[in-house]
Amino acid sequence: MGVFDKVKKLLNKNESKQSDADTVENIGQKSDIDKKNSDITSEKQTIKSGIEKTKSSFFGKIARTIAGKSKVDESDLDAIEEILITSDIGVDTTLKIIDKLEQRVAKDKYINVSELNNLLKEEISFLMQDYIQKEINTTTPYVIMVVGVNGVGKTTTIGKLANYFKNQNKKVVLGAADTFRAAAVDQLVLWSERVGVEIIKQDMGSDPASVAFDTIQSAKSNNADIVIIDTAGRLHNNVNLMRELSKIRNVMGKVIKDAPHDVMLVLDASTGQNAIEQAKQFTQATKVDSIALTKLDGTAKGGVVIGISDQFQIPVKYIGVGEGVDDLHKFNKKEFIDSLFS
Ligand SMILES: Nc1nc2c(ncn2[C@@H]2O[C@H](COP(=O)(O)OP(=O)(O)OP(=O)(O)O)[C@@H](O)[C@H]2O)c(=O)[nH]1
Ligand SMILES: [Mg+2]
Repeated sequence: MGVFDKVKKLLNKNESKQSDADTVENIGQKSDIDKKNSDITSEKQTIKSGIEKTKSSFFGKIARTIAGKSKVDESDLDAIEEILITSDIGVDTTLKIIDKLEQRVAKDKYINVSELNNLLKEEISFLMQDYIQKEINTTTPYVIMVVGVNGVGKTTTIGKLANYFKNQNKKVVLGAADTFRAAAVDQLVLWSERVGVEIIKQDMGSDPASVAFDTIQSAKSNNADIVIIDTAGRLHNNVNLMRELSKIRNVMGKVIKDAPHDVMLVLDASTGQNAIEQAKQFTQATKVDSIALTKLDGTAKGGVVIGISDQFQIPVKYIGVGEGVDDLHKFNKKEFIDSLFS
């Protein structure tokens, strides 16, 4: 631990000046500046603790590699490459980062430890998409359809999202279009009661597209702001199930033009490279507008966020860092990288 702390200190020497103004741009939109700053501080802390395992694994390994060295040379790059790959950043994205490091080492012969840190940070930031979320303000309900394979955290994310929007004084309606299991409907009903939002459901086994249709119609006639539709956990290699997703989507478009506005793919970060594979399969089979990455709290595989941001032209909009109602955060790349390198 002593060595780790020393190296960490070295690595962070030039990183402590973080302007609040930069961060303020990207989070929340509350009017009271003081409240905003304290919200940001606590949000940052939660994200930091949410990615603690990833951070300590990533830095622990880098620290061990360069322990006792003042310079990083060509021979260290192989070890760094391996660390990036085992941090679940993914092979393609790792190679891009290593390529940049190699160019720099070839030019300067060797770089010092804090330069390495800065280079890694810059390069990761360059590869990740910058996506700043705007508030949702539409006259018709804004429809989010949540998709993803079994158990990734769709229903839980919907509960947290409903809470998030409700706290912004939005009128939220949930649609229980996962009709495959009775427990799935019950789980969403529980969330709707917990958060205090309306839910539209039918019996187990009914047509999911029909539930989606009812939900959107009800939301429209009651002037709701946000509709969130739950869907069954889908096997990405099952053509019929993918077809059914299209059917649900098409039915929605009949009630509200352009709906669903956001097809949100939920991925479980703890599955590492498997999450990248699921993103590949889903984006090939259906329209995907955004990604929510869950379970970052329990895994050291959070590097997968970097790979996903680099490899898909789809923004990671939310990250889940726990099972509680407040454990969902808007994803912000600067904040994520700062937390990883702080
Ligand atoms: N630690 C942690 N657990 C989570 C998070 N998100 C969801 N979970 C847990 O993951 C499990 C599965 O979550 P669900 O929301 O039921 O997943 P689902 O995708 O709806 O699953 P199916 O309906 O079976 O397809 C539950 O035990 C959740 O509490 C998270 O961000 N962190
Ligand atoms: Mg579910």
